[in-house]
Amino acid sequence: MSVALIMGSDSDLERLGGCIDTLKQLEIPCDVRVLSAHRTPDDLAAYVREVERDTAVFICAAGGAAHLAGVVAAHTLRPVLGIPMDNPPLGGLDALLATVQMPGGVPVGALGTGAGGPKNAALLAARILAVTDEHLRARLERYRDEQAEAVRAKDARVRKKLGGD
Ligand code: RP5
Repeated sequence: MSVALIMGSDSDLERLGGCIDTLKQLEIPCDVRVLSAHRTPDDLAAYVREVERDTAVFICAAGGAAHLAGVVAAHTLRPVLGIPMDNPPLGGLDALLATVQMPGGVPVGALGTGAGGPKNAALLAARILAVTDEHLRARLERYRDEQAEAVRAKDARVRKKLGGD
């Protein structure tokens, strides 16, 4: 099973590096596409239908009037994670509200806007896949340990700099 990462525009790609890199690091196969809920609605629906069987989680990133995740969730029963892109002029608040305020009955798991959202979308998708994949679970445990080690190293550096023990 793999992950499908859909973005509303190629202008979103650069800021999704954290998502793509984290999926790669965890060795999760990912199909990356640019499809728009507004500009290519038929292509979007056809794509979701085409890949649904082999896709465990859909990650949808869009800015502005971000309907992408909601529309995908309307076309599939797979879990859908929405990343609100932090675009001007409203800085992502528009996309955040559009992503998080789904009507009851059509769930979208909304991530944060800003750099944490893309990375956490990948990690949340990994946790969903790890329910039935013990090898992936082990990679997630390693990821968590490495993250803790990195914080400990920062702590040591700060204490040294400030003359602590
Ligand atoms: C959204 O509108 C896209 O996801 C993107 O974040 C934003 C702007 O798209 P472009 O005008 O750059 O294509 O649909």
